[in-house]
Amino acid sequence: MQNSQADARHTEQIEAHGLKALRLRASGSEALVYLHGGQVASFRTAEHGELLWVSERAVYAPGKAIRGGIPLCFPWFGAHGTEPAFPAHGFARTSEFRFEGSELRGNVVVAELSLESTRETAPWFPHTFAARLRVSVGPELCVAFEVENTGATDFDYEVALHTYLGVSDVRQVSASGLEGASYDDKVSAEHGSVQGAEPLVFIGETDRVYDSSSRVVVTDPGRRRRTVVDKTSSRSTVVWNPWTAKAQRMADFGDEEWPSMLCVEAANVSPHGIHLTPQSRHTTTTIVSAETL
Ligand code: TA6
Repeated sequence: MQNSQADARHTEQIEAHGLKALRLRASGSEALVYLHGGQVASFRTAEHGELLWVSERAVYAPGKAIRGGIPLCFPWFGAHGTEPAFPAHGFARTSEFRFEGSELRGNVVVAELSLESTRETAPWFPHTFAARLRVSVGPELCVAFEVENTGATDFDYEVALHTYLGVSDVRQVSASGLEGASYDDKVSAEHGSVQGAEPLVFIGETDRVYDSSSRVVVTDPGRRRRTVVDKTSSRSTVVWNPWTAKAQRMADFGDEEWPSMLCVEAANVSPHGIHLTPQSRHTTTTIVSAETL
């Protein structure tokens, strides 16, 4: 994308919570994207209002991921495989992305941000890469995270678009699309469980990595809507709600906030990590939309 900017009606460079951000508007929708972590923090549509969730206790500061929106987990998911001291979920979500420009494509504004390997990332991830984040705002929100191997040797990475959805009450919603899929349960530490034929409902802490390429539909009677999390080139779906005890253990997560959120994450995590040979690239995309119940 040439370093042009759609006009101010569609793209505004602003500051929010002391951080540089983009306000993107098109088709009656509006999104807020921080350059910090390339993090989408809000997506509102004219018909359904805010579809994402951000904690009231979120911290907006260098070195800290914003609790909510769509944090980018890259180049690994969760704890690092061998280095426990490395930052959980990788370093992209606490890195400063560069705004490359935006343009209007029909009734959608598309903004592009970039992140490249540096001397600072090498100790964590000794590979050369160029990442591009394309955020498209219109009737739907589309977040596409492309990674290119710009080095001379192969590398593997994991990625998760860690989407925090806003819900009326997680105890009153159901998630369909994962029926019959196998999953690893990070709460029980069981591997290879299989989701039943019924939609997923939530009765306690839930932290599951599903082997699934399917869209997930969260039915929320309390908000009279279905929130749809679609995805492309993503073979893992992570579903998470911390429930009471874990929420209390997180300083940037209000003790009473857990009922109002549900993470449905388009991912490629073990055993579906991505292998890139030199000059190859891969894009993981999530598309968030809503429909009236
Ligand atoms: O995606 C679910 C998860 O891996 C949970 O295990 C929980 O740790 C969550 O991510 C949030 O991680 P964070 O490092 O942002 O607190």
